[in-house]
Amino acid sequence: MNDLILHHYDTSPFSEKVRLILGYKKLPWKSVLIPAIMPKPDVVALTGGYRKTPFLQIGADIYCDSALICDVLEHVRPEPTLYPPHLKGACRIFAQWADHTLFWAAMGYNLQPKGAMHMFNGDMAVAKAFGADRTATGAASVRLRPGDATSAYRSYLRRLASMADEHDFLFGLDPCVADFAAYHGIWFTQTLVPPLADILQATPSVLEWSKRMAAIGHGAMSKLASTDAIAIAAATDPQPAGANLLVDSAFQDDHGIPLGTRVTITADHFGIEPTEGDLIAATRTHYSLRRTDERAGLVHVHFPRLGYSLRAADKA
Ligand SMILES: N[C@@H](CCC(=O)N[C@@H](CS)C(=O)NCC(=O)O)C(=O)O
Repeated sequence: MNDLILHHYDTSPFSEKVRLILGYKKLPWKSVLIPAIMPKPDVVALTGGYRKTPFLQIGADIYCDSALICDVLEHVRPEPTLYPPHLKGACRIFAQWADHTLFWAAMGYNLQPKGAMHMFNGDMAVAKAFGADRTATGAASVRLRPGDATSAYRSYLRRLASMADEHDFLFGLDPCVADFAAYHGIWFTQTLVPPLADILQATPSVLEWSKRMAAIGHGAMSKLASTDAIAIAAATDPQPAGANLLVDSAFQDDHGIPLGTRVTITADHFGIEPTEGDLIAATRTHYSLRRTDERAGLVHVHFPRLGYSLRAADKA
């Protein structure tokens, strides 16, 4: 198999989720550091428009969104599992809640003025550029305002504590996808806005659990330049639909859009820049597009079905 190449940046919470999963599964990986704000020409060369962080590249296959990346990594190395059979539904539903509801409460709390001042080291120009970038890509519709975020974050931390009181990880003796999804916003509080981390003192079992999560580590990583990652895509053929690292391939048509149609795929809430290409798969779990880029050549770009909208390009 081609190398696992994670495109990410150090301060990205969803990247921390995936870095820890790579460490947990003991999968060696290549690290491409990407910008936190637009423009991102080397990102868009591979994804065709999607600008969120992280994404995973394997040769000329591009897997967008950490939820889909979890499925790919589970397929690459099934043990230790992210989805224990007795928790299959519960841990996915919990992870979806954590990646959305918990995350946006945590970030509303983390990025209140005191947190933002700390994170940007008082540099107002950088803070403003970050704020404008996130507003343009849809953050305002999802991130809670500071007061509401604080109330919600406190409540959610108490709920997590009642789980972490019972066992080492949220659902039992071992971590599952739910732990990785719940941890990354809390990791941001602890590592990037420590002046706000006092909120965790009220829930000691969450603090203990977070230490166990951090101890998992990131595994064996080596660095790669973004231009080299693009060259790898250009030199590699994408895997045929049905033979890539996604589990299912049966066509599920919920939109009346046949395979082969020129389409766009757009995130529902945040990171709303569309990707355009030819639809080559629409299964119960994911969409795949074929597109050609001047620098990256022919690539297949994959998205989860949940959280993304599919439209015919002439109706987008
Ligand atoms: N649903 C996405 C969310 C990813 C996400 O929101 N990532 C943040 C960074 S942690 C982001 O993309 N911010 C804008 C950017 O990096 O351009 C996933 O699970 O990967």
